[in-house]
Amino acid sequence: MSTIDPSKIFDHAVEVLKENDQGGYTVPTKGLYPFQWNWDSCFTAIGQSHYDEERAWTEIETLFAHQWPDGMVPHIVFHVYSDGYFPGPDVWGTNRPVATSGITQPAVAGFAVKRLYERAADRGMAARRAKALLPKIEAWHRWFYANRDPKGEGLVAILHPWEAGRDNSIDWDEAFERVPTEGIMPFTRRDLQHADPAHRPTKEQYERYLWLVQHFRSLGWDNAKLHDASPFQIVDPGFNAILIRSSADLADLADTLGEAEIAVANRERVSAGLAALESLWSVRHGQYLCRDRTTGKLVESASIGGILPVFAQIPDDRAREIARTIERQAAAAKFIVPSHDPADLRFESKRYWRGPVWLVINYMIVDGLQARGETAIAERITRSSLDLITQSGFAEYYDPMTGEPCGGRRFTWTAAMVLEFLR
Ligand code: 9YW
Repeated sequence: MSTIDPSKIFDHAVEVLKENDQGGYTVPTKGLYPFQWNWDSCFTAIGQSHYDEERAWTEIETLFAHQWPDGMVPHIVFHVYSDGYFPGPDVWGTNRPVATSGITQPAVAGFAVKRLYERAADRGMAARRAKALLPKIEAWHRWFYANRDPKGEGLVAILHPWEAGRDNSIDWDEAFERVPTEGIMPFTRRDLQHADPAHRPTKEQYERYLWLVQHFRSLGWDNAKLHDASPFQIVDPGFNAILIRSSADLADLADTLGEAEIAVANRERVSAGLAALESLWSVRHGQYLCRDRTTGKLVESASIGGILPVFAQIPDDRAREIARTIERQAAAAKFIVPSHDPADLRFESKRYWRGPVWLVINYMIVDGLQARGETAIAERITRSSLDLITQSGFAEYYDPMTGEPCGGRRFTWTAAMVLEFLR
């Protein structure tokens, strides 16, 4: 039985976005996530551009107003104090004028700003605001390669699962064993007050998340030190693909706006990144895999992270193979694209990033597949995404086997993506 009338989806999505709007930034959902999250905001801006262009630019500008002096854009900005979330500002201890976390998130901003610019009705405003954001996004991209690719391999590493935005992906399980849990402060999780524990990361995972935060804090959040000092260094193909795509989009925008140097620097990163990505391809899985930088080994884990590279300009035959892989998964799941291969015994249909469907991920995959002419499977993913909304509302994520809504409700980035899927 449908919970949302299909003809009302657009209005309903706008209502969710407005409800979570705090003025200059939007919270992912009230209660569970009461602050500004980095990649959420970039997807949110794309959604807002459907009904308020001005507001959409502000969303990204607010995020970049809290960029660190070294170029990093933090994963959370704690604008207004709330004790509803753990770990809060006191745990991070980053000493920023407005409290922020000390790690980053997928670099969606370059892609988002190009999209806002392209569709802007107010061309003058778009040119002015895009031009002001360009050097800031460029500084963030530069930061990534300087601090997370110290040997110049062309690919950057994440140092904390939260950086990938896929908190408890099966991809991290093995490497996470190396992160200790001794010496962590006593803590109370707040997420369990808002969501079902069976849909969330485990206690042990939270202990390791916290150990890394305390470790980085003890190093004064000095990004020049963190990479080599981290027992967790993962080269995630999805994370890199988003950065590569944003670099390509930033280069195009820079050309249009007469910023040649920024264009050249970003194009160089794109070619080095695409070439290096090939070393992560798995013939057996028909997708890319993570590399554990500490051991140098590929991680045998077929997650959405290895499908996401279709969002970047990977070779045509790889894109085709990824389309086939998704078709295979569609035979095993009622709704696509599951965040982990259902054929893997470790797949869990309701537990956060270990199986459930996420609409932001679907959106990037659809964008990539459409660009490659893989329209049938792209349309199937779009239909599946909208079916989830009519069946289960604007949830944080969904069980691919049943379509059941999971995690937080009335979720901002889900609503934003719906506006894009309805386009
Ligand atoms: C947390 C806000 C964030 C997303 C992440 C998602 C989750 C926060 O929520 O992380 O405390 O676990 O994994 O991708 O940005 O929606």
